[in-house]
Amino acid sequence: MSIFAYLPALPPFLFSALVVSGLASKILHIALHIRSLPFLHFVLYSPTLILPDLFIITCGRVLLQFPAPESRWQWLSTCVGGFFSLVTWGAAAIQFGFFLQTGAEVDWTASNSFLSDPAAMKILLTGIWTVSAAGIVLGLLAWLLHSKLYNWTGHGLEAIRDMMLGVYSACRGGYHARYTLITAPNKSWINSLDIRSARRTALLVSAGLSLLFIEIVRPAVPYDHLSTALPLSLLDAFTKKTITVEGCRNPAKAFPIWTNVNPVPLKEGWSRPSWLPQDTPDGFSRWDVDPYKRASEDNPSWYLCSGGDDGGFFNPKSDPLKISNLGDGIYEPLKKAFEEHSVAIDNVILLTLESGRKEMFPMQQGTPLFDGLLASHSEEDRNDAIDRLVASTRIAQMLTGEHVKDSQGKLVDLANSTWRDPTEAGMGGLNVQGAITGSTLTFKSIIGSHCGVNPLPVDMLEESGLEIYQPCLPQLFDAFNKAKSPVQPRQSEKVERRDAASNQSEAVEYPWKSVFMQSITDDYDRQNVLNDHMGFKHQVVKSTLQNPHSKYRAKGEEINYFGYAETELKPYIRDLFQEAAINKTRLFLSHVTSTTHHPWGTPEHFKKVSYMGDEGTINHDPMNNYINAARFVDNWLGEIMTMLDESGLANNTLVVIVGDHGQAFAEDNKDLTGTYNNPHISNFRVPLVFRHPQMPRIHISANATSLSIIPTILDMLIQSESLDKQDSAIASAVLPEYQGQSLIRPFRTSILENEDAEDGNKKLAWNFGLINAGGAKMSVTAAGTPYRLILPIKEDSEYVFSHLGTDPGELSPMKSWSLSRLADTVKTKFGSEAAAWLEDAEKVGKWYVNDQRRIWGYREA
Ligand SMILES: *[C@@H]1O[C@H](CO)[C@@H](O)[C@H](O)[C@H]1NC(C)=O
Ligand SMILES: *[C@@H]1O[C@H](CO)[C@@H](O)[C@H](O)[C@H]1NC(C)=O
Ligand SMILES: *[C@@H]1O[C@H](CO)[C@@H](O)[C@H](O)[C@H]1NC(C)=O
Ligand SMILES: *[C@@H]1O[C@H](CO)[C@@H](O)[C@H](O)[C@H]1NC(C)=O
Ligand SMILES: CC(=O)N[C@H]1CO[C@H](CO)[C@@H](O)[C@@H]1O
Repeated sequence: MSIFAYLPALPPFLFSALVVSGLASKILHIALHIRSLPFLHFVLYSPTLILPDLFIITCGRVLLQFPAPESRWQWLSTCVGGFFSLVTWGAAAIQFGFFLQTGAEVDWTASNSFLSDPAAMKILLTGIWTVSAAGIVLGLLAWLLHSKLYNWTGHGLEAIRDMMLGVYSACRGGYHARYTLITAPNKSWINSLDIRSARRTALLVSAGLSLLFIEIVRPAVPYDHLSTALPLSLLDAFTKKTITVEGCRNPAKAFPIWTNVNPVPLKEGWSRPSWLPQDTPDGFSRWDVDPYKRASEDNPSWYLCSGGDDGGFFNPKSDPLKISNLGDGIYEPLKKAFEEHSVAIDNVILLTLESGRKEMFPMQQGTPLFDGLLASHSEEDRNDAIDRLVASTRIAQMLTGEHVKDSQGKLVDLANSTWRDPTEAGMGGLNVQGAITGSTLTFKSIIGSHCGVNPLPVDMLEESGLEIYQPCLPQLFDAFNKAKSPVQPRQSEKVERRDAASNQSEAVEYPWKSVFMQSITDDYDRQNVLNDHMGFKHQVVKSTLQNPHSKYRAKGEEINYFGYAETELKPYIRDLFQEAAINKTRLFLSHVTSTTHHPWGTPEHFKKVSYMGDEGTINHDPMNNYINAARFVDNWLGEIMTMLDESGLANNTLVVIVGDHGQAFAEDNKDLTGTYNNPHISNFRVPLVFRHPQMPRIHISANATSLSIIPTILDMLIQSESLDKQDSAIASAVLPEYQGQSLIRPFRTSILENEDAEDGNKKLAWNFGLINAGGAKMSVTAAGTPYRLILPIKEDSEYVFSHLGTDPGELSPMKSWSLSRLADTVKTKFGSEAAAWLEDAEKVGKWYVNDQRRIWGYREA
């Protein structure tokens, strides 16, 4: 049989696919939000939600008629209709596949940056099976319904057309309407319609009118978002955003909740800071220009749009959110160690743990996560499960000094690990409990830890096209190099420059070398551009491991869609440590791990352990793979530490460890998994460790973010006298300019602005966390308070409030589309203090979103 025999069935099928996919995606879309909608409003407004669908169905039906072979136009309209149908079908399949994998909704606005990125496409392809399955189910449904849907809509549309033509011709008093059912010429137009069709017409018209009326009066939030329909919502993907730094900058808006912080007026009489090296280092341009002149000159990227007096760029002195603890005392044991000159920091290593959760660094009992893991085991297996689980991250126990107990209450045996920690008891440095990330999008988080800045509240790494508003770590170290001498100097000048009376090692005169290493691609979302902007001149990434001219090439297989296991970097890291040891350089190594990234593949030779049971209804495989990957990375950290010990650098090296973000699994919350668009708290809790074998071990409880990393490193370098005079001057000058607090001093959760004792003068240490992909919603918390607000940045999601004191696993957050309604509920449940906090949090959050864009000089054009 020729395939042409099926042709007549094609348009009905395509039409049916359009209808089924469109409506299914609409139902999913609404279902995802239905719990936060007030019931009565929803009942009232829900009919208007299908107006766009009715429009699309009508257009689709008109386009998709039976093609009569003789009519070219019909072929053309079938092709157009067919195209829209296939696009809708595909998009709905992606939506369902994505939902089945993560529980979240696809945001088509973020998709254009995704689709143009090969590494990102690979991420999408991992879900190809679920997407295909969803597509097949939709297709089958469409096939089952195709003739019915086609005929019904055909009849329906014909009836409506006839009715309209009937009214039209009757109005004109004409007779020539062969469409009207009965005609009685020469009578008034009312009589020209029969009673039934008149009633039907009247009914239809009034239904249409009232729908339109409800549509007009309904609140834009959330119903505009809820009524978006495929394929129209795909148009979002084509709203091309181009960012620009051209044009003027707006002055800061007044801070919404306390008023005694005013912009510091700029004055004439600026002079170039004496500590600033003559050849201005990258990242320091802020200090190189007279801000008064900059604000008034016709400088395209800096001048202010209208008045204002703070220069339009970031100014820590007028930042109403900044809380400094630099005037406070250093923790006593640390102070003593610094005074005894027993701490030397010649090298800094910053390890960023991909998807590193604090609950697993180290894995220990008593967290909401651990309870979730145990729930997968039957009662009799639990003790064995506990013992396997607590032994999974032994290096993390050594690095944090958090020693973990097994099911019998005994400390876990740490012998036989990939590292034997030589640190004396009671030593090891700072371990922070309570740290949260500044963004669940990896590179936005990295901007915070490497540059001490808050990321930009827009989707994806738009920061890569802009000037980072603070110097990043490599740029700081480069500034130290520049400060020494412009011409090739060191060997000769060293002796005379050295302060003979001081206890400093001669290493303070060596030049710094900053190196970035990761075993995966740096092509994803402009990371390579960001690395350049941060000042990394030396990099080892996936392309290095693949390059035939490289010193060492990858030996193993790629373990995920981004690249190789971290262990491929081993020879590079060993060489680097050797070089720092013998070649008189100070090392700054930044390394981002990768095995703990979705889908948590580990190399073939790595023996996997079964950590999860099979109780309950959720699939525990992802979590099991993740814990295995976490153990793989834990072993890897041990290998790095061993190499550091072997090179002899360990006693002079500060190792900073931070998670880029957490990772939410079904064991944390059944509804939503992953980081994308998922605000769950398990995506936010990260480890933060400043490990140094000569620093006393101090456990700090603080809701700090990675913004604290640079201030802490600088403070440590200064206090331990690990910098020479010139460098110390630079470090001391820039340290107070960073927004984060130094963690070698007690963390301040608030300060009292005691001009008068009125309420509202207590300034909280607010923390903001952008939720992957960055521009849709944001988490707002304040250190020392248990409350949490998820603030929508776009108008397409709910306000969410949770009380982490009573609900640490965030199992029952409260949602609403209206802040005042949410505040009422919060007030009833948690009292007026919580409700007042919530109202402040919203105001501060909104102000912050706007101000971050200003500080970054970001505008959408
Ligand atoms: C230590 O590790 C080795 C191999 O890595 C293994 O053969 C041995 O059984 C382990 N010993 C203990 C006490 O776990
Ligand atoms: C060098 O260290 C010793 C003790 O370790 C101390 O007494 C002395 O004051 C230090 N010298 C300087 C210049 O800091
Ligand atoms: C040591 O430094 C010199 C000069 O900077 C360089 O040529 C050499 O390659 C370095 N050695 C190692 C082992 O990196
Ligand atoms: C590091 O310091 C410890 C204790 O101060 C000492 O025992 C050890 O030998 C030192 N290691 C190196 C490589 O100097
Ligand atoms: C020390 C500190 O401020 N801890 C707080 C960190 O945040 C949690 C909520 O996530 C609070 O409950 C803690 O009190």
